[in-house]
Amino acid sequence: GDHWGYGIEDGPSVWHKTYPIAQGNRQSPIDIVPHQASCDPSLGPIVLNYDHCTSMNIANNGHSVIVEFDDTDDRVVIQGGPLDNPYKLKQFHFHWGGKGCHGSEHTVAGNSYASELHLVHWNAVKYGTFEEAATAPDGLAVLGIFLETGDDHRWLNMITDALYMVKFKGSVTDFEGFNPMCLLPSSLDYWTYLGSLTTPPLYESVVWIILREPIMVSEKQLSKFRMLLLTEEEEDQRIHMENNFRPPQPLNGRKFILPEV
Ligand code: BO1
Ligand code: ZN
Repeated sequence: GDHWGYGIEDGPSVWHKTYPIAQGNRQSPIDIVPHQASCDPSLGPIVLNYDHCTSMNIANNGHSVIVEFDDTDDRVVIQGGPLDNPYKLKQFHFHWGGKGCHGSEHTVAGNSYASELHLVHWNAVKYGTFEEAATAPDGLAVLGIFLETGDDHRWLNMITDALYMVKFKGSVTDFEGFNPMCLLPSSLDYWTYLGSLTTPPLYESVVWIILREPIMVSEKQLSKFRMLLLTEEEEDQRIHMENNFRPPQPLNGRKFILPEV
């Protein structure tokens, strides 16, 4: 079922009742403590090939706003860094807070950013479908990008201007021709560690790659995300979608790695 959320009764603290893996030993997100990162100079740079990506639609799934891609093209991939082979782009989505500065899932030395963007990729070399990859220990690669409040982000307006079309849970609208390269910071320096999906089903299948440099977005842009509803059009109640982030989980001795100092 889909009976989880971020409220008091259905939020992260009770997810383990339906999804026992919530208490597993490679859960995400985590608090990244930069000076405790191990250094692995043998890790190469992240390489993104998004030139031929085909965005299809934008949707409100009641947990986030998500942009889905046609993943039949073999060229739209992330590779390099900790990845043994190319992983195909499937979708991206955001996590954000209410008013104030919390909203990211990963934190850096205990500090939150206002929001976090997740670009979700799957290992189509080893697995036949996204669903199969999503349960394998090396099945997914999620690129995480922090959003910090400041100036308006020119390209994020392409997303925020479409949000009124997907206000209600379950709404979907065409969203073609969007290339997420425009949402990346100037540096692809990253941290990496082995973790999980941050929402149910919380599978421990993700190679996390977190970019160290945030992108800047305005408070006005973030306020448009908070106008989304986690209720359906037919419902009398209207509940705004905000604070859709899971707090940091125990590291359990995992290494998180910085390619170089
Ligand atoms: S996240 O990036 O760790 N926040 C994350 C969390 C959950 C999913 C993806 C990324 N879930 C999966 C669903 C699939 C769905 C797929 C692609 O997303 O389990 O059913 O097909 O949208
Ligand atoms: Zn996410």
